[in-house]
Amino acid sequence: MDMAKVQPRSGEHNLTDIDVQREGFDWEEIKKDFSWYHTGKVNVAYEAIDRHAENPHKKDQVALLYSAPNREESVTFEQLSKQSNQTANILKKYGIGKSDRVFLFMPRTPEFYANFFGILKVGAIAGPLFEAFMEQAVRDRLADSEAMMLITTPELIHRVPVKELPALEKIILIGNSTDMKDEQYISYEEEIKEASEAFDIEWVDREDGMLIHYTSGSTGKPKGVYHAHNAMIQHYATGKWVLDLKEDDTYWCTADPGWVTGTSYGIFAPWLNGITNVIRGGRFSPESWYETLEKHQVTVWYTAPTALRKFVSAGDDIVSKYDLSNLRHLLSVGEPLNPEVITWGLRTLNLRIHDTWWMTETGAMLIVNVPSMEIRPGSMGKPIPGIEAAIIDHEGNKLPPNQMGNLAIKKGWPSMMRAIWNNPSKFDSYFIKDWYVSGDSAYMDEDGYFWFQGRLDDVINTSGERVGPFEVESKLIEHQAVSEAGVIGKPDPERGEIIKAFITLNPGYEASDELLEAIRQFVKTSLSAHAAPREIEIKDSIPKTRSGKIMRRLLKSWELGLPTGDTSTLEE
Ligand code: 6R9
Repeated sequence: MDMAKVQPRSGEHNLTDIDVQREGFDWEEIKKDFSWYHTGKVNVAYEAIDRHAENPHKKDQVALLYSAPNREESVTFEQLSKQSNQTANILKKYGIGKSDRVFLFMPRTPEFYANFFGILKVGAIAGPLFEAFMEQAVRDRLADSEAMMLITTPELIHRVPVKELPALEKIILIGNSTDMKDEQYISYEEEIKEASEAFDIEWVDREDGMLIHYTSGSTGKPKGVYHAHNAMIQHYATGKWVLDLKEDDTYWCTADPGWVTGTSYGIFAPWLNGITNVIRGGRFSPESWYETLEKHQVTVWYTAPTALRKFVSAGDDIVSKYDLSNLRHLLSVGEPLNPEVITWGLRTLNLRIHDTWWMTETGAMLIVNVPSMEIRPGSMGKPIPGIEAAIIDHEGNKLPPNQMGNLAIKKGWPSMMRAIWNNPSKFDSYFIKDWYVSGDSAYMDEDGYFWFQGRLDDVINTSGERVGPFEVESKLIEHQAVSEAGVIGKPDPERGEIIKAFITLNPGYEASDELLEAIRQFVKTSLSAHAAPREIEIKDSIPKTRSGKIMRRLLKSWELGLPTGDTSTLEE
């Protein structure tokens, strides 16, 4: 892979390239920044919100800058502290305490954040759900976690099969509703009027539960990834090092809190660092996102390849209509960052896009690009300090540079999941010897940069060659006609598998055999003959998860006429 390297610009950064590579780093250094290091009293809600609310220089700073098509609001650290004290009082009144599971099934509004911290303040475990989930998805998650309380809205309650959830004691409804007769329901509006703004926070152990995030497995039931308060150490540190957050930043993470990025980096990292955090409700369109960046003068922006690819397709002209001069640092997560997108960032925004790799299970970033590092487009970067990453084989042996294998992380980083809820054997299956095994296929080059190839299940074996779908997809979208691409291996009697690509076209392009052949030739001549898709099919859209990941396994099931498995996280 011979691609241009993107050199860092000089300037002030929180972490240098030397830091990333240093040996002997100790997390102990980071712990000193937390108040619990000195007081012994732990609760992430205190560190993220109350600590700033108690600080005369910070209490009036805007913590949450909310912006939706029909609502604009600024909430200071002091206000968020009081609001979450109120929600904590409501929860406590109804018997919620340490280790109880309280789920949030509601849109991304300021109330979401007040309730989220209320849950943590009583020592309970928060379970955020995507608001677009339908009945089965909601039932599976609430039943598996044995949630005692649900916080939702009158619109969404109709998707909650309350009668089928014996553990669910109470439901808080935010918004006026006529279904309030049943005594199982609690009116948020009624309660909040009465609730005190003072609350004695429940101090917990750093190993106590904080959060459950459900990820949908490729088949079967969703897994409840369980995280402890201790994860804050890494949320805070990566916020500093990788998001490069500084005192006056205005930060925007586009992820929904139903997805781990929306909590680790949409909530904890910015607020642990005392930063003004933009939350945007409503739907995605390139124009409305550029508007948000401009209006709030966002300085640091964390988003995903799926959105960035849409910006690329929307064309360079749109960018010039907005004043994005405040933007200084741009990052991506969730899927491989196509080199084409990095080129676009340099061309249109004059900014490098910094890829970051991690998973729900890892709780926080592990392999990253920091501002001081050279970026190698197509690579996800290097491990953060304190992390040992390697490519291993089935027995847990390290493979030499440039060999594809399973990406693994040496156990024991602060934000690692503590369990899979209700499923210890699933948890155990993640580990080989001392290694946490990601299931992602990757290789490491001689300089320690990691290169993602695909989920192990997605790697294609064609005529004896192993091809990662990411490389082919990235090449496809470099063709001017192609907007998005999803690539799978299709069983073939002769070649084992052939490469089949599903693409969407950019505006102004019509499907034709000539076009498909031109696209094929383009991949063949600019990537390799064996990686050129034998079949290309044009689609109106590529199936994606709500967090924006291409669902290759769904493309494959459709292609082969197989059962689709769990599709609860599929975007409409
Ligand atoms: C944070 C998050 C995890 C899976 C992961 C990998 C893919 C995430 C990536 C990436 C290539 C990156 N992934 N970041 N692939 N480059 N920078 O996304 O968590 O939803 O659990 O997904 O996403 O396949 O294993 P989660």
